[in-house]
Amino acid sequence: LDPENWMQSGSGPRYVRLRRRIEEGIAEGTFPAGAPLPPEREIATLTGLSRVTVRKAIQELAEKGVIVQRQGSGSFVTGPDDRRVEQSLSRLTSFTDDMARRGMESTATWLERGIFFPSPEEVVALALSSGDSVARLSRLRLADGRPMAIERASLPLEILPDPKSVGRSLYEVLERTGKHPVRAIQKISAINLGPEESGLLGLQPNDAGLKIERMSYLKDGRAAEFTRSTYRGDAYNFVAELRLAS
Ligand code: 16G
Repeated sequence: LDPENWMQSGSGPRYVRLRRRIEEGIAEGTFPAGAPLPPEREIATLTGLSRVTVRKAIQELAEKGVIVQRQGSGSFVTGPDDRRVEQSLSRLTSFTDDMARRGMESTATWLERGIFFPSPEEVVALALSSGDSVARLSRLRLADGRPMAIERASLPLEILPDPKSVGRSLYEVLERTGKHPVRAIQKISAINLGPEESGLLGLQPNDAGLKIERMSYLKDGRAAEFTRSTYRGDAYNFVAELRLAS
């Protein structure tokens, strides 16, 4: 931020030039991931800019996700963990609840929602009888507008007779109708994203992803939901509490 030369960083309003200069500083490693940015007042003194201009540049960096602002301690260069959501592996929760608990808004783009002839995999997983149809809900799930996962849920019609009744939350509908699962087995494997999935998730083909399969059951043991999901590899930290086996 040398006052002699920083103003030469291209054209545009002062706050845009300052923002770009800080982004360059981050790219060059002057401000490494996780490092604090100098306080607003210091940047103003260094550059000779007004605090309003500096604040505007910092605001834009925060909106772009380049920095994170922490109450009372200032701004920090976004590190790999700042863009990840901590997800417990020991609680049976829904995407909507998980995001609400973090103060994030969950939205979805529907890819498929209806009643279908089941695939052999669905017949086996959900123990369907011949002639049974299956309810399918496929969604791209977003948190505060950021794509997080593609989820493909399949349910027997006795659990979800009307797939269109699911607006925002599947588990909310199951709760309301007394069909909420109480137990699930979840399997997670590492994958490289294919072209279609990476596009939906806003990533590049071959980027890292996680394949998650959840098989959930009602209290009486009946299969409730078989969900195959693809999660972004860069958006989650999965956490489980471990206890010494006795
Ligand atoms: C979670 C579940 C998914 C379930 C969904 C319901 C995984 C890894 N997680 O994302 O099985 O269908 O929650 O969410 O599969 P909703 O109630 O917000 O629709």
